[in-house]
Amino acid sequence: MQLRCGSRTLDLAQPLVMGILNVTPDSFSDGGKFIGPAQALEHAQRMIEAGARIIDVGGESTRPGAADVSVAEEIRRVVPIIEALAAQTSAIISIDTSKAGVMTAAVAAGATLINDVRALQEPGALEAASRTDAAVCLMHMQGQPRTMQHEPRYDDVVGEVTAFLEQRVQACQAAGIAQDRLVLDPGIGFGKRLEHNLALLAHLPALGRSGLPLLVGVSRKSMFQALLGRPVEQRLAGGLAVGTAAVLAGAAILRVHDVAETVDAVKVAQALRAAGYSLT
Ligand code: 7PJ
Repeated sequence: MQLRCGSRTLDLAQPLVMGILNVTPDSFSDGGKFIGPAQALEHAQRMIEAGARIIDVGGESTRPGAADVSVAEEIRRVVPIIEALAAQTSAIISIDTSKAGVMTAAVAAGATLINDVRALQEPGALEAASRTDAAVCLMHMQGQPRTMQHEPRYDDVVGEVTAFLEQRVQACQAAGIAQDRLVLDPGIGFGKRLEHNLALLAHLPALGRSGLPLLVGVSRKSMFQALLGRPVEQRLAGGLAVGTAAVLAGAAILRVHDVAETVDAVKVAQALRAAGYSLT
């Protein structure tokens, strides 16, 4: 499986690790630690040295209750970082945004993957993405970040998430975004209770039947509070367990904070896959 990211082609035969680079003052799990451009770049370099092939640059926190950020402020936060990363590294640069203006500015600065938790549903986003040649990650979310964890409800979470993503794939196709530019993501923790997250993770192969690569992000998420009673700084083992299971279920990209540990887990899972690992 391959993913076209601008002029680059990512080979997804081996699962890849995407390192999270928050350039927000309010990200829930690293609390703005990487907000200064110098520290952000240093952290990105460390993740790349640890084996991250993609760096996901985010200037707007999507944690529950986070404040809104203007387009200008988001661009001010992410563009200098993207330009520096594009000049200094060969990693694929991903822009984590839902705003059309930020997508356009980020791709002009060197991003070749648009990671949108709103799946290009914001005004102008579909058109902005289609005017670029960047890849696009389409994620499912129920509700909006501020309120999404209040009362998430589904009759059939796997069916509903699959149908939503299929509809967004069709919208992309209609807008001229080719299939080889698309990645799908069930959106773990985005308007989902623990049972919904577990059902989606248990049924990843159903989502994978679209034939498109899957991205999974569980790093430090509150599902590990619900499952293990662990605070944010004690969720690594849980994240590695889910990451391993996700790779065995066919996930192509894991979005994580802890790159070195995840790279090891992915290597183990991939070795099992290559040795014929099967659930049946
Ligand atoms: C995700 C994301 C995810 C994708 C965030 C956090 C919240 N993008 N952005 N998938 N999560 N594609 O990192 O906990 O799961 S922000």
